[in-house]
This record gives sequence, C-alpha cells and structure tokens, in this order.
Amino acid sequence: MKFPKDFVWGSATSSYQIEGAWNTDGRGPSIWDAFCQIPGKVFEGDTGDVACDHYHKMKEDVALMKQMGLTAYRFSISWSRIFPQGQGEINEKGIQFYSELIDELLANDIEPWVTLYHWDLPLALQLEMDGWLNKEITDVFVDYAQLCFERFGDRVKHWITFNEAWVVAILGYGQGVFAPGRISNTEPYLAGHHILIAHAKAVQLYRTKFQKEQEGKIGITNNCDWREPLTDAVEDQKAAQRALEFFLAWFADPIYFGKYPKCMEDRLGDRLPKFTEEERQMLLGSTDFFGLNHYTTMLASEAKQINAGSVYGNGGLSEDQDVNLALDPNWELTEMQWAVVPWGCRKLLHWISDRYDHPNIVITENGCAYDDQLENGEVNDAKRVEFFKGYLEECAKAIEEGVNLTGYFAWSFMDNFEWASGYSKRFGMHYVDFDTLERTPKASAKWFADFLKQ
Ligand code: GBH
Repeated sequence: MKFPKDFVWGSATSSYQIEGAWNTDGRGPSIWDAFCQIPGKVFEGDTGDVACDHYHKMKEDVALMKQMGLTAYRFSISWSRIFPQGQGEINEKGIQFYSELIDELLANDIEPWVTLYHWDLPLALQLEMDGWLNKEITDVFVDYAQLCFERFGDRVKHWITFNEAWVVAILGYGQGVFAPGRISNTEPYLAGHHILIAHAKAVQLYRTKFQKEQEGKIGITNNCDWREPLTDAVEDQKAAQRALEFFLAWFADPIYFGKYPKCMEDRLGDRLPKFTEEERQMLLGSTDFFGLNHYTTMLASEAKQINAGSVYGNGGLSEDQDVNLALDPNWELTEMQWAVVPWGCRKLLHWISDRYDHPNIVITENGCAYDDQLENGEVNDAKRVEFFKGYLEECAKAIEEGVNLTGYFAWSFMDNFEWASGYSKRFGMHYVDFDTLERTPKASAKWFADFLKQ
C-alpha cells in the first residue's frame, strides 16, 4: 500500500460520545442529555453522563495516541460546555478544558482537527428556538464558532464546521431515532438547509477575520454510504445515482455548485427550501477540503414498490427517492449489521472526484463495530484489522488512479457511547471497560501503530 509522504493519519472521536462529566464545571445540558432520559430511546437506557470519562482522563488518552504514533486527532467541542445556554454567558472552565487538550496534543506532535458540531446542540437552543428549524440559529452558531476561532485558532489549523448534516436531518428530524427525536417528512429539509447556511456563515467569518492571520483550513464533513446498482438495468443505475444525490449531493452540491441536486428539486417541490442569491454566493466554494465519513455499501434499485418500514432505506423518507436498498447475502456484516465492502469506498471516492472536479478529500471517519472481548488482558480484534487493511488498500488504489485523497481518520480511537445503541457497540481501537474505565489497546491499535511506522 502506497500513501503520499504528507498524508494525514489520525483517529476520531466526538464530545458527547467520550467526555462524560455531563454537568461538571458548569457544562450546560445538550439535546442528547435530554434525549437519553426518554425511556426507550437509547438501548438499555444508557447515557453519556460518564461515557469514557475523557474529561478527566484526557492526558492519559493523549499519551495512548502518542504511543500509537498518530499525527492527527479529530475531536469535537461540546457547545454547551463553553456556552451552557448555547449563547450569552461563557463558561471559562469549558474553554480551559479544550485549551489544555489542544496544548497537550501539540506537545505530543499531534495535530488537532476540531469539529464544531457533532450533534450535541445546547438544550436551551432546542427549547427556546426549535434548534435547526429556526433560521436565527445560524447566527447563534456563528457566535459560537467565533469564540472557538478566537480562543483556539492560534493553535488549531483544521476546522470542521458540521459532522454529518445528513444524520442530523434524517435521523434527528425525519426518523426521530436521534435527538431531538422529531418525526417529519418536511423538517429534515429545513434543518439541513439551515445547517448549510450556518456552515457558510461560519466559513465566511473565518475567512474574513481569522484565516489570514491564523493560516488554518476550514471545511465540512458529510457522510455517505456507497450505493451500487442492484442490476445493470438503466433504471437501477439511475436509482443508485439518485440515492447518492439524496445522500451526499444534498449537502455537497450547494457548496460546489451553489444549488441542490435537480432530482431533489423535482421530487421534493416546496418541501425543499430555496437559497437566496446572497446565500448561494456564500455557500459556493465554502470548504477547503471534502470531509467524508464512510462506513458501508448497499445495493440500490428502482422502487416499483417501497419496502414500507424497511430498515434498509433512508427511513420513511425513502419514498422521496423511490429507491429500494438491499444487501448482498455474501457480504460480511459488522456488529451494526453494516456490510464490509471495501471496493465501495473506492467507487465512492471516484464518484466524488468526478462530480466535484478532484477536490482534496479527507476521510474523517471510517471504521467498524465488533463485539470485542477482553481475554487475559488482550483484545484480539482481528476482524477490525482486516477491515482497516481492506479499506486502506482501496484508498491507496484510488490515490494511484488519481483521486486526491489526503488524509484518513479511523473511527474510533476508543470504544464509546454509540448514540441510540448505547455502549452495546464497540468501534474503538482501544477497549474501554465501562465499569473501571480502564483502557486497553486492541490488536488493531498495535497494527495501526506498526502500519504508521513503515
Ligand atoms: C458516524 O455516523 C458518526 O459520526 C459517529 O458519531 C458514530 O459513532 C459512527 O458513525 C458509528 O455509528 O443502518 O444499514 O442503513 C455514521 C453514519 C449513517 C453510517 C447511516 C451508516 C446506515 C447504514 N451512518 N449508515 S444502515
């Protein structure tokens, strides 16, 4: 496997999934703190109250990163830790935590890649202004972003505004399986629209007030699973293309082309909001890199009849696309029941490269969940090692074929709170005992460390 010399190698986490300390040192609640309290929403009633207690074990965790030879670490900031009410009063102790984390990383030669929003909206903003449904939140987000640029931008050179707008919109406002738990077939498009505008405004602020002096880069991360046509039939090929546009082009086209994909406009009509000319201009080119989270692949076909309520589909919103999704029975499944299909990753990288004219792509998440067991102080997660090998091989091939892929972050650094699945799914390269909170490097962490040494 060949990778360029300056390729960025890292691992990723997010605030609510690892920090714990949910009400420590003045942190305000987020929509996930509230969502976890609703019986039935999270597997076995788990919460992020303690999670990996990274808030208190930060130095230990950075030492483990160093031990692995990571040169980059992607984490997210808990908005309500620094603005307990989402806006207004600043919590200096929250600022201090992230400031110390950044210093600790830099002291260990690890580049911080900071995500501003990984789903944990301050609860106050949900209650007071309906979260992402209200356009005014775009300015509140910009104030939060500004504080982060001011306080951390001297040391942070890579910013990601939003993690996976698709998940926020579809799972949070469409299917209601993630916070804030809304169920609707109009709200996802409105929430997604406001996230895009908030992103564009924050980038504009960074570029006009900070970028020159701080010399950092700013972008957005979107997620996309690959969609392979079920058959060679033209209608299935079109269905797969449509599925990718509803998934990824929804959020990438406005940034690269200044508009939503035509198939979304045609099918959604008035449910798809419109950008003003000013917003369009602000969105165009508003990213310095193409952040991509990629996990799996499905087969797509023209839906003559939608598999109502199928788990395989973009939820109740699949009707908007008329696409049926299925799995090839030969594919191996992870503990999330997501198929392991390394070549899907390469196809997706090419699809992005072709559609958006060879952008600089950074895989900001890729990984898998397995039911890892601690045996005699060791965790042999051989399947995860195979997964990384397979996906990285396809990444290397894509680079050889001309794709401008410049970085890769493994999800995740350690086992953590897997949202609605609670602690039942292990994604980490470090095993976490959630009773003692002790960390143990798995075989995959050692494999990754060896791989990075070559
Ligand atoms: C990421 O999202 C998140 O950023 C991260 O916080 C999370 O811990 C990690 O993934 C693991 O879940 O259910 O078969 O239809 C992942 C986005 C979108 C990827 C939905 C898989 C569903 C496949 N996911 N997709 S299926």
